[in-house]
Amino acid sequence: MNQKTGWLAVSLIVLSLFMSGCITDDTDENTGDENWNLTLEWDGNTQHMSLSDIRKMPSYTGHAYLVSTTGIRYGPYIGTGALLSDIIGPMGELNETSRLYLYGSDEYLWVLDNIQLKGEGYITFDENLSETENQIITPVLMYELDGKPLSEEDGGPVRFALLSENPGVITEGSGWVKWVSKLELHR
Ligand SMILES: Nc1nc2c(c(=O)[nH]1)N[C@H]1C(S)=C(S)[C@@H](COP(=O)(O)O)O[C@H]1N2
Ligand SMILES: [Mo]
Repeated sequence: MNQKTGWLAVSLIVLSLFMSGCITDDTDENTGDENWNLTLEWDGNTQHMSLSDIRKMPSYTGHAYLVSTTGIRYGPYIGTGALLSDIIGPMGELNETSRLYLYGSDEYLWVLDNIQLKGEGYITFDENLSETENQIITPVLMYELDGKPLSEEDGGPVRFALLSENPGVITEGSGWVKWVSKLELHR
């Protein structure tokens, strides 16, 4: 092999490594999202869902606006996600004692009761942080914020969110579980 064909061979090997994905561009922001999956556990069953499974489900878009326990507001934004009711559909009938445990990848845990699983019984505030009544709140697993994939910093790829039908409706931030990793039904 002369020097010229040698270099050609090396170039072809490098090119094929790129094309086969062995060398990846480290500006690819979606690597973490491809590795993410959600574990569902109920009655001894375990199921996993990928981000693309969740994106294929019917989506809901609403107003995303929350307040932390320290009074810091996050929003107003427009959020999109899959309905929690669709995601837990395979778990079957729920009753008064049913509880859903939502875990973040940091082991943060938030528990929803049977009423909240139906999308009711959430505390809502107006922009002056006075409680408001009769707001339509839809619990979702949110993957998009203001039309962009939810960033890791904001709790992405998937965050539990309480989206409002109306603008200016604020919900309690403590329930907005970031980096959702597992949903467990306790009967
Ligand atoms: N996974 C996870 N989610 C979480 C928390 C957490 O510590 N871990 N903190 C909660 C609390 S108490 C609040 S007030 C909000 C804060 O949201 P922010 O970090 O986007 O400001 O996230 C909630 N979701
Ligand atoms: Mo909080």
